[in-house]
Amino acid sequence: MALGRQLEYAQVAMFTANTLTLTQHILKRQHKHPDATGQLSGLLTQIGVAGKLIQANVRRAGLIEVWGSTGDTNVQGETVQKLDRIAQDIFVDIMKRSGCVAAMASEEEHEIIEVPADSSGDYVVCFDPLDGSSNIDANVSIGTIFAIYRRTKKGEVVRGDTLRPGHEQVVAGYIIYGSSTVLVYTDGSSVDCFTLDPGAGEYFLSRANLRMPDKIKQLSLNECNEPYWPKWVKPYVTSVKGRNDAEKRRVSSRHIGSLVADFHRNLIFGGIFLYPAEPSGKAKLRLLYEANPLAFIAEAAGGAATNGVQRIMDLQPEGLHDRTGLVIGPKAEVEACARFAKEHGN
Ligand code: AHM
Ligand code: MG
Repeated sequence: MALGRQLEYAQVAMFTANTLTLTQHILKRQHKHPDATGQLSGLLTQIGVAGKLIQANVRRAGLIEVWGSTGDTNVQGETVQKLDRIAQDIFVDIMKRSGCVAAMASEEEHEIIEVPADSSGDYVVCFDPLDGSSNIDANVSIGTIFAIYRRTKKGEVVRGDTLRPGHEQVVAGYIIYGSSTVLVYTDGSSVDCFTLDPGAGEYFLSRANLRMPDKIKQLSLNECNEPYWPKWVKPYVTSVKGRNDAEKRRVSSRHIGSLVADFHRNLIFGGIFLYPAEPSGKAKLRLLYEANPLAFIAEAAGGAATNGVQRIMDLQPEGLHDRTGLVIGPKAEVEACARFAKEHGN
């Protein structure tokens, strides 16, 4: 083997040996709370495990029979992809066996998923098992998004356990199955990113304390929806076109069509994502397991998220599958959108 290559491998080995694993990072946080029961740490670690199992299936798409749809439609009336179903089953099974969860709400299930009393725990998880799943068959990045709440009352599980405003989240995060598998999570104090080393089967801290860049490089929205936008969106989009970023390069348009991947790219490079609700109120993205967890991460990274009028995390959900408009990105840019909304209306 060439010496250069040997050195590269040695550097990778040194990196992983000297870097915190996801579990070590979680435990370090737990030690700051002497009265912690360890359930939240256990739950997060188990979400990491679910992510490993889901990514193993995603990585084999095309080799095993997981391309295409199941032939069913979900509660949203959308086509269920085979990988949606696989990701859903893996996530639910792991959560049920974790001993830390009492109930779940998922994009793929009409009603709440209850955990049997003998393995029930103190937390509630709302999740999208595979966001961006219409992109699966084209090998585009997709991901799992999750929001964790502490139960407020013991005893029988009710829908209200999951119908909580986003500001009550204790932890939120996502796992992206992209050029590598990364897990990002926040407990509100910092946003940290872990990359899965496929050889070691372990997540290692790869970006600590992520901050959302103040200036945008990228604008992400589905421009074909222009005929359905509220009045303020077009003048705002026009105001971004021809603008320069912090390095005096032109702001670019970037839209993947997987919310979680669009958000992650914007978090790393600086960008704003918009999927506004139509003037009629019709919206695409779901509050409980798409908008809220990403809003919690955005705010913890110094950004902001609104529906154009109100802070996302202050919205009171009425149903498990409520939809909302979403404007998410750097604080100043989200505030600029709010000014356009005030000036130009809906
Ligand atoms: P999904 O959870 O069923 O994949 O749907 C949500 C996805 C988001 O990831 C993405 O931002 C959006 O739908 C794209 O919608 P559109 O194709 O209308 O632009
Ligand atoms: Mg989704």
